[in-house]
Amino acid sequence: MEHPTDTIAAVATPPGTGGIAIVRVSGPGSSQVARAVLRRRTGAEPLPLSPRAVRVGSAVGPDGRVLDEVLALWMPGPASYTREDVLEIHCHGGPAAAQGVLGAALAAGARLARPGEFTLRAFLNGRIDLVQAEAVLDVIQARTQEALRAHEALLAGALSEEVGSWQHRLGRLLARVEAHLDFPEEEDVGSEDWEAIRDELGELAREMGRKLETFGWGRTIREGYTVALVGVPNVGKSSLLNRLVGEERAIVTELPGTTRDLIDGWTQAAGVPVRILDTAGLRAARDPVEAEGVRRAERARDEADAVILVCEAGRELLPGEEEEARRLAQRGTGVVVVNKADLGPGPLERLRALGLDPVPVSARTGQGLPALLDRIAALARGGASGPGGEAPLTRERHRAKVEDALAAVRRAGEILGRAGMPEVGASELHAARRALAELLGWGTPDDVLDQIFSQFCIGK
Ligand SMILES: Nc1nc2c(ncn2[C@@H]2O[C@H](COP(=O)(O)OP(=O)(O)O)[C@@H](O)[C@H]2O)c(=O)[nH]1
Ligand SMILES: [Mg+2]
Repeated sequence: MEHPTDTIAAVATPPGTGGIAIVRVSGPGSSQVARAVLRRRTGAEPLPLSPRAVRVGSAVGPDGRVLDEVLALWMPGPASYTREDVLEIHCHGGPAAAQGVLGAALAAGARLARPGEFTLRAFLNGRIDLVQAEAVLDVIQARTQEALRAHEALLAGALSEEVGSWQHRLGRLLARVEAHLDFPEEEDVGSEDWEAIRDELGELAREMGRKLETFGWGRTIREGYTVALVGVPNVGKSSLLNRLVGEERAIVTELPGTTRDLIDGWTQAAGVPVRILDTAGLRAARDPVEAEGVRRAERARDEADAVILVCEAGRELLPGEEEEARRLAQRGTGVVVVNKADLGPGPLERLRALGLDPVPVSARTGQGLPALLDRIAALARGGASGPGGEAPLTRERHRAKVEDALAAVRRAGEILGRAGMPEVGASELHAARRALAELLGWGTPDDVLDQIFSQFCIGK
């Protein structure tokens, strides 16, 4: 992607009303924008700015009329977010004030920034790598403190440093291997030398393998852990969703078959972001709308990370519920809850006899919900990959690149360990280094960059 040379501007705060709104400008024309838009509060003189100091002034439109009283912050490059000259104008937090100041900046020569373009510039200007740029987006979207911590670590460069050290070590090995290519006549190719190289590649492969194991957890932290509430109609699935997310997301009635569409909401379980999916009750549908709802419920049950089978304490288990409970026991990623525990124990004993460990809850009183959230957290953290240290792989893109690098390191180790074909081994080492460079975004094609940065909000 080309080095940017123009000047961009955007409102960096969310749309709507608030205390303040911030218009951000970046690029070589930022000082020109400042001169055109900012005035002293009294008089028509330009507002004097000094680096990293805040000034009070007025923002004026192209016709010289005062738009708003503002604070201005001048951050000349390269010590700025984008490494370019950056101007921030803090105005009052209404749409008219922010749009007015933005309009004045555009009239003064800036162009409207695309989503994520400030961060793209920070990347293109070498201030952060692609893993860090992605982490900016994920920091903004983090739903729990634990998710925030993981993404802050990525943003601070914890993963980038590890990847950089792998690259450094691969580079040193490559130099040793290539020395044999350059001077093949010097036959000092002692067998020990190759063994040492193979051992070091083995150690690298182990470290990369351990990093790959963090992906399950990293993805859970980034995307959330999806849990589907399933069960027959009227057991209280929608009531549970509402209770768990703390708002009336789904309609609750005493009529079976009320819920048709999938309805979701977010909560957290011991720091894990959890997305709860409410579904239509599983039964023979009475009409085409309900039939589609049941189909969606079945799909959600099959695709969710975990399933909560909801039964109720007001009656004994139905045959269909028993069948579903057995299915869940086999799958291993589920919890059976007996809702309406305020009415009594219900089928708790029967479920225990089936080898399950049911959780009694009441959507009405809130009883048992902390225990249910603990079980969800344990499922999210358990499985093959537990919490992944301080800098987990959080995206499929990361996983794929580390896997490519690992495969090349393994091939290089095999080839060089046999003391044969150093040129083939060298090309594998090059391939490993290339995969790691791509992980950090160097040499990444424009369309991949576009795809990543288009997920950002405007002004970031
Ligand atoms: N006693 C009692 N009734 C509940 C509880 N949870 C839900 N209900 C009632 O059960 C009925 C069905 O609830 P709903 O959430 O719509 O069930 P769904 O069809 O599974 O989504 C409603 O009348 C709720 O008020 C509970 O914990 N205790
Ligand atoms: Mg419902």
